[in-house]
Amino acid sequence: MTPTSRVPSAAAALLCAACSGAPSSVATLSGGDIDDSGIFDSGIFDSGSPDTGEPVDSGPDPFADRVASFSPGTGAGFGQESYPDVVLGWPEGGGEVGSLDVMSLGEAGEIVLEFDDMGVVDGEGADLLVFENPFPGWYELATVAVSDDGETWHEWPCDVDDEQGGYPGCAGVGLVEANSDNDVDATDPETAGGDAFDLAMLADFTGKTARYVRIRDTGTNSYDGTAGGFDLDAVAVVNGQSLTD
Ligand SMILES: [Ca+2]
Ligand SMILES: [Ca+2]
Ligand SMILES: [Ca+2]
Ligand SMILES: [Ca+2]
Repeated sequence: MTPTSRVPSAAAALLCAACSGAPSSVATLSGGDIDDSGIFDSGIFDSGSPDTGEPVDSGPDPFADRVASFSPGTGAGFGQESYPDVVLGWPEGGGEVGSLDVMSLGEAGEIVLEFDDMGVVDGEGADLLVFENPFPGWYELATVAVSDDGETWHEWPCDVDDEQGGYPGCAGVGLVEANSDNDVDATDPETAGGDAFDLAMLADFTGKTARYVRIRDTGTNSYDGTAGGFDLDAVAVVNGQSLTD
């Protein structure tokens, strides 16, 4: 299926505005943060939201930076108007309510996310978190794989038949607590929620750094309407290594 029309993100539009129509006064600003009376924040066009005082670009982040590919399945559609930002950056978990900051993959739909600045490595315990929008009694599952080159994939086995066991190895099970407005650490498997994956389980990935994460709807979910299948919110690096050093 062809994805529906996509609009540029607000951030992209603002950056474009900065390129072509910025007031000349921009060149005289220094030190970044001006305050809310001005347009600029840390040298980048303000989003219009209240100034938090935080730099807009804080360097490497533990979330996905790009979509390398997306192949929607039947029943996809929801969230595509906000693509790709909807699956990048922070999760927007709502606990038992679930998040709407997601994109539905549709039946057997598949997406590959890429890390530009921080990859996943095997550290203690879980190394990667994947965030869907489950709520109690309603789970839509996906299999997760990683790659260091975007070509050779290493997939965690996902048991879609083991409801009693909580669908071991699958994404789409754990309620998501972390969001960009609360103080929950989205990279802490103990608190963030979502589903945790340990590179140590992938025997032939020893010593490698995952730059890509592939998430594939299992084809065993519900596909009515346009919000079918696994709904991806975000992924987060738990144990990471800089890709820019
Ligand atoms: Ca990142
Ligand atoms: Ca590990
Ligand atoms: Ca869902
Ligand atoms: Ca999201």
